[in-house]
Amino acid sequence: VKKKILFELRKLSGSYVSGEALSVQLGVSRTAIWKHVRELREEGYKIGSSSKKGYMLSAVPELNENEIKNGLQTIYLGRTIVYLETVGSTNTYAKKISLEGCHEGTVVVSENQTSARGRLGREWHSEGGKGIWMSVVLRPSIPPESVQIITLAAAVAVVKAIQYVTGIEAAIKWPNDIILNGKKLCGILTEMSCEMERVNFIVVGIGINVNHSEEDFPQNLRKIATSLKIFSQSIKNGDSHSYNRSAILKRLLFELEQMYNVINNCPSNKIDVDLNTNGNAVIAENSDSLTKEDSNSIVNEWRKYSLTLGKEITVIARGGEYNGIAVDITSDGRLIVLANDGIKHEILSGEVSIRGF
Ligand code: BT5
Repeated sequence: VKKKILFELRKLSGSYVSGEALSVQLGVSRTAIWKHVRELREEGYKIGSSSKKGYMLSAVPELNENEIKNGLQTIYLGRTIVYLETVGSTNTYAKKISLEGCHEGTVVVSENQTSARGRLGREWHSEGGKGIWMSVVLRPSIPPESVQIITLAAAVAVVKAIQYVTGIEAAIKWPNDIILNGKKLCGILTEMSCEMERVNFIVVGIGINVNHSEEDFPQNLRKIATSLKIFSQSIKNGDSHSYNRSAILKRLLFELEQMYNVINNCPSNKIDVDLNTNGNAVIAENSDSLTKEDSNSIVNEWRKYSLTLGKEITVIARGGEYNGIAVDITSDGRLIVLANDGIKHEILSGEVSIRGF
């Protein structure tokens, strides 16, 4: 009922809807309407009331389950949202519910993370209420060695969503950093549970710095991290601009779903959504494994936004460091590096620093 009340208030946002009309339309008492309105207010919805005219919605919270779902253009990504005020790590939470059999496309979002993680156990700073801290559960029918393509797709989805909603053009540093003005705007942590030849599930964790001011970052990150707000301030002579996190998140899910359909061999006209029988949202009629053509189309998108290709880089590998040029990327997401000694390497993971950064 609460969702229906919100739906009705939203339809007439800016004008009053009478409590009587709502109670008739939704088949509940006026007291029930009043209780739900009170709850909505507690969740941050600004709802005016007048004994004669009824209720009027005048403002909505920036990020919550309703706001993400309102106008969401996806078929299965984000159709189940777990919204938490505080969590240790959205990735850890998503892995737990994946093991318990949650639906494909489930998204965990939190305002605050108390122990967010980067790769290799590094810390991820997640300032409360300022960023998008989220994890998406996927169950792709691809072999474990192809999973990197999903990280690349997620990076492209982030860049495209930011561009669509804010007009800001960020770039991707291989494999998982989104960079703006030479600083890190977003990081992606993909984790997987698999058997020898089969992926059980993947959790794609995405952290985007949105409405941070400089002071919201700890001292050690100020030189290397940025946010959309800091960037907008820098180009608008100090005027600060905050961005709507739900809008960015929604678009990100849309962009990611488009690419994931390609990866998972589910062109949208073949999608058969079956959420109840086996926990997988998408069952392709024709679920051949990932073809080279499919992954090439993702990699081609990735190339458009790459900051790494063509640059002189230093690769920090287990056996030591070497310098070279990032010449290309393979269809499964490995970076091809032509080292200064003439040897060509294909690297799947690891640290790369770009000369001049
Ligand atoms: C990453 O790791 O960049 C992956 C970050 C993924 C975070 C998301 S948030 C939602 C989900 N839940 C989680 O627990 N994690 C995911 P890596 O490439 O290892 O980079 C980590 C490094 O980035 C740190 O060592 C810092 O130097 C830097 N860093 C930490 N917090 C940052 C921030 N907010 N913005 C920019 N850089 C940051």
